[in-house]
Amino acid sequence: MVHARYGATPSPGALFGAQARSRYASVCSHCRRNRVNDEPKAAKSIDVLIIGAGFGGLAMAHTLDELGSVNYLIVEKADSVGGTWRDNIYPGAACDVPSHLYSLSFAPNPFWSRLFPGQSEIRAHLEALSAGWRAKQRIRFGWTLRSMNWDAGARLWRVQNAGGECIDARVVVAAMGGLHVPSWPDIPGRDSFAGAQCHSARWRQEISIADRRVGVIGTGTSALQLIPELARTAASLHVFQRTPVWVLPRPDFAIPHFLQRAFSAFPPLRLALRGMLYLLLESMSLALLKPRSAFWVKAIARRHLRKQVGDVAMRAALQADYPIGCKRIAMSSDFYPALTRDHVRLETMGITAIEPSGVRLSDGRLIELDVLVYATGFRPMDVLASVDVLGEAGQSLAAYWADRPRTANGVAVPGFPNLFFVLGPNTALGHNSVLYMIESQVRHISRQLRQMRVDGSTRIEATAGAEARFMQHIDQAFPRTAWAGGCRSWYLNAHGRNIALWVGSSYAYRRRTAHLRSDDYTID
Ligand code: N01
Repeated sequence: MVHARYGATPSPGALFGAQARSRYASVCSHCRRNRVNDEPKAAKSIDVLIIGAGFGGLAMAHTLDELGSVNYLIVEKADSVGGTWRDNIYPGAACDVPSHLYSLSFAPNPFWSRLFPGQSEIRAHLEALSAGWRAKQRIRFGWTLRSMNWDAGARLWRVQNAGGECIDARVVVAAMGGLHVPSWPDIPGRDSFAGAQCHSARWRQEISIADRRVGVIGTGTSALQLIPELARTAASLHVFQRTPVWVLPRPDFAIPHFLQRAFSAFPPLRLALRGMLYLLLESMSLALLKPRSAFWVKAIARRHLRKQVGDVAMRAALQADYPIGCKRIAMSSDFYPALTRDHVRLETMGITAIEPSGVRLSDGRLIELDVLVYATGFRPMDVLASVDVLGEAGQSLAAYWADRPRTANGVAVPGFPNLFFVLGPNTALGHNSVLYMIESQVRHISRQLRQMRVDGSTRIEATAGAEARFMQHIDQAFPRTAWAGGCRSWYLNAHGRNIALWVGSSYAYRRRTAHLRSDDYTID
């Protein structure tokens, strides 16, 4: 994007206050000249632009509210908040982290109805809490990011949407989620299928399952939640498994009303439960970081399979043979029972083609289907790579990340000043609540913004040293972990490099980001 002419650009000085706001009313080439508007939804210039209104974006906004006097705007491509919990509406969609842990610490919900909440309850929770926040008045919906240019002279980002509208932002926080772009497998003939088809992450509610011949490709976490639900009403269900997964029991139950009331009346009780759940899941990090110590987790998974699947051949087909945790460990108590139903078939032969009437397998069989569901996961981190982000001296973020995404602390990149990520590369977890990571990150970013305010600065940039230290930590520890156990997973890119996971306990990440190291960032 080329900017032919700018309006009045802000001069360096106080940031995040009325004074700074009134100074910079600028426009980019495709935009109409517009004065800074105190109504943030209509603003063309803003202190902090947050992209995405899921857990990450809303948590960032709430943290800025606590910082005070920050003029921020959230832009969201959809027409409601919720992020992943708005998009993933497939039957059975739920969280596999217990609800009292899968909530923001500053926005608890004592009234979760189950230990593992369903998608609609989590989405309603996000809607309800954001409705009471100042952030809700500061979201512009239907705004899809197309490009971002760092203007070094003006020290701000020129951000443009798909419709050509521009916003100038002193600071951008990209909170678009790591698992956002569905992955469609490259199977020959995919578009030739004559029946109805959809991806689990883009579920089409108009597709009827009842009494239809249904196929599901994939046996990851999404598939394991989806399959038992589809099995209830489908005439037949074929599950196409390429690689078996390790499955642990899912001890879900309804939380009785008296307990919900007790959690509300006596918060320490809820906090004690949250703390216990945190420690329990955090202890799993040991099994992932030191796979030899994971024998007890394997034993639980093997016993679960033995208990639920009587047929020896089927059991062998479902037994994973890579280190547990290499792929995300699934939790389900109804996946195996669903597979043993008479009208459900587990197919383990490879898929060679999709044909108009169904799926062709490598043994030559054609499985005839009316509905085909791709539960084939996501292209992690693709959401940013698909946007034109040009930093200092016009450097492209996609080019900088061509080999693999590299960041300082998972939140910033040298050469891209005033740009932060929430749930960026190498900050996902394989064992605990990702909301804990989100909170670590928004606090870290907020500390940087506070420092900028204290210093009266307009530019902050991660140092090359900070990036090197972070990536060195990720790379040094990784080969000894379960994730490097030789399986295929969304944690790794095509070259087998870890692009998604933080390597360590979530507490270690919290500690790492709890302070601003003076050699991690340069603040002008
Ligand atoms: O995706 P996945 P997911 N032919 O990548 C198969 C989060 N999540 O959507 O293993 C045949 O795990 C692929 O096979 P293989 C969670 O972090 C959270 O299920 O590559 N099969 C695999 O079985 C999770 O880890 C919740 O051999 C093909 C499946 O598709 C992440 O989302 C709930 C294929 C993809 O599994 C992703 O989970 C749900 C092909 N060409 C999801 N291509 C919570 O509860 C792919 N597959 C919080």
